[in-house]
Amino acid sequence: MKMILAVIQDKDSPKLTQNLVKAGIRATKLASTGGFLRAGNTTFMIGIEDHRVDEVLDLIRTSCRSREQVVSPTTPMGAQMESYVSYPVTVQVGGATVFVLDVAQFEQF
Ligand code: 2BA
Repeated sequence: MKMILAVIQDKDSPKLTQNLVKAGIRATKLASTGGFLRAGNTTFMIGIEDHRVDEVLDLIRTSCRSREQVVSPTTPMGAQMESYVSYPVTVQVGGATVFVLDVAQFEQF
């Protein structure tokens, strides 16, 4: 068995949820926050049999798309910490960041 952890954008979460349910695949959704943008995203925990891993990856691939996001980080300028300037930066936020982990044991009571 594998555990798939998929960090996706909130906007794609309803579509992925719907597609997983349609395929009879169980999942848990966690509200998460990206370390860089400090914006909300969604992390799916999906426990799945080894032979269905590719099926899940395909569902994630087709349910999530990448988007550009403009961020305005506040950068300290000079020695005086009070003077700040914003440089808007465009980042490509991925369709999904996916980790596939081996599950040592799985129990349901
Ligand atoms: P964030 O950390 O908020 O990152 C959002 C996007 O900002 C990233 O998209 C990437 O394009 C950019 N970015 C992140 N760190 C950067 C840096 N140090 N310098 C320049 N640009 C940077 P994605 O790579 O598609 O990541 C989307 C979200 O997936 C991330 O949100 C984070 O929540 C998660 N993620 C990505 N890589 C991860 C990893 N290795 N471990 C855990 N979570 C990860």
